[in-house]
Amino acid sequence: PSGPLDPSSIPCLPHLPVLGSLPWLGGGLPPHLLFTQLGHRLGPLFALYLGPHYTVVVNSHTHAREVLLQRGRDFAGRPSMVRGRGLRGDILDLIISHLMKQTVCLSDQVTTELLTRGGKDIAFSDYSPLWKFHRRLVHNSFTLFGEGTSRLQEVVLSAVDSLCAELLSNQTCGFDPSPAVTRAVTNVVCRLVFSSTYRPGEKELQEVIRYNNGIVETIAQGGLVDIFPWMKYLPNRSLRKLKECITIRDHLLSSKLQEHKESLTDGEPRDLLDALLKGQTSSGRGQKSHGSEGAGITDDHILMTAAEAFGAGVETTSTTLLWILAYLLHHPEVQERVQRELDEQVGAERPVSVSDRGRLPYLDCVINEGMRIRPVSPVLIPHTAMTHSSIGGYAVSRGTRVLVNMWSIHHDPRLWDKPDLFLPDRFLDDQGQRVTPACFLPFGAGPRVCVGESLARLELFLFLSSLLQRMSFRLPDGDPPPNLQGRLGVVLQPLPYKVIVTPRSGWEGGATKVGSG
Ligand code: HEM
Ligand code: PLO
Repeated sequence: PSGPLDPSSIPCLPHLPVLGSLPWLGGGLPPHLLFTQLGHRLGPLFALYLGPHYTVVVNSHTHAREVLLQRGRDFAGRPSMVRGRGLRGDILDLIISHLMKQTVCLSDQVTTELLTRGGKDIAFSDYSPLWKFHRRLVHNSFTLFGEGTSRLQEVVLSAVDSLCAELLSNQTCGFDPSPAVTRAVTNVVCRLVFSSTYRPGEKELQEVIRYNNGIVETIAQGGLVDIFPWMKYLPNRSLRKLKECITIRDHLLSSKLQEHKESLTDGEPRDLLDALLKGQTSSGRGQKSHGSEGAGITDDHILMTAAEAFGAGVETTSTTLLWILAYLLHHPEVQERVQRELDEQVGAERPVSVSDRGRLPYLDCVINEGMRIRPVSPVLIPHTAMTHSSIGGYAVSRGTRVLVNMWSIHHDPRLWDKPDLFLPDRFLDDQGQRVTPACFLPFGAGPRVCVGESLARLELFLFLSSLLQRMSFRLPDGDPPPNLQGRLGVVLQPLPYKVIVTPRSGWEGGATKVGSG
């Protein structure tokens, strides 16, 4: 069988059949904290059994760089949705569903299996030539939007304008900024994926947000990294809801795809759907021709990619923005310093643009520090070894699951001074120049690095700079500052909190500068 070559070589937690190391995992910590704690006891590299799966946990940044970069290809696999289900797991499922009559079992990866039509997406699909081609296609179309940054910038800025107007229309009382931020970020992704723009409150936009929330809630129950196998047994109700949401999503996206097919022209792609449709028939512009590789991209792949761009683009970006806002409420002096930098470098006479990025180093540090201290994806997405390989000199056999604990790396006191404090200055050197330490990897790295990184960075920059140029955020009187512990759903989220916004001088009228029309 495909067991590890020498499981005892990497310090490993004890384990039982079926339950794996579960009895040794103790009380209820989320995976990133649990693994950090176990790392203190077992060393930075250790193994455990998550149910039947031998899993290596990487808590140190040198090992993480081995897994993601140096031997990135060896570890670019994802847990397979169909393979890798052991007999033992099946028997366990049977017993449990028998005992719990009213429940339907959802075994490993079944939620993602449903979500992606069996891996026709990018994030959860195992490594294969078709996956590589597919990923490159998506990556190219993102850089295409990015290159003529003006279009991307225009898309983001118009969403920013409506967000600012919406926030500023609510100046009298404290409110939760999350729904407005989510709407704005969703709007950006809708335009990039299928060129639709929505006004706040429009039915289709609400529908997108509603089904996405439904999916997020059910997936979060199953967890991307199940350490507690019983969580896989979702009640019928949740499974039904998940399926319902996926049906709504697929219906909406199929009709967008149909419209795009009918109106596709030879010109520049209008959006991601166009780019994927074009990629289906050619092997991509400017690529070495691989003949009919594109033919492997089915309509299902296109739909799943579009769906994933939503999921990934909305959850991660809006959550990161909400984390940074939460930290700004804790640190008004940081907010003021960003605003001072904006006043000096941009002023209040014009909107911020991408070309200002180089002039706003402190803002960049605030964004980085937010992603360091609260990485939205604290253990990335599980990787698997595609061949026999090694980590830290230990043999690791094919099929081994590898979890890179970015949380512990981002909080390692040997790498960061006072890692639990929010100190944006740590991203500046003595000369006030930006530095990016090698152990800062909020987007992962290597063959599985986030495909949306440049889009995400552009959005974070334009959203935060525009918000802080135009308004200040503070706590409602008497409210405690936001809880910074967070809650791990499908991403690591802050708990809801309220803000009061006040327009900064010149922006009392909302999104557009007073007097500038
Ligand atoms: C994968 C972070 C925004 C699309 C990932 C991974 C991380 C990450 C940590 C997993 C890397 C790994 O498994 O090693 C983030 C953060 C974001 C962000 C922090 C925003 C602040 C986006 C956006 C998109 C996107 C805007 C697309 C519109 C993806 C996709 C993958 C991915 C498709 C899967 C890549 C693969 O498995 O090959 N992201 N992401 N992400 N991200 Fe992002
Ligand atoms: C979010 C809910 C969507 O309906 C589906 C979806 C697709 C891609 C997932 C995303 C969800 C959650 C965040 C993920 C993203 C791929 C990369 C991203 C996991 C489940 C990260 C950074 O972890």
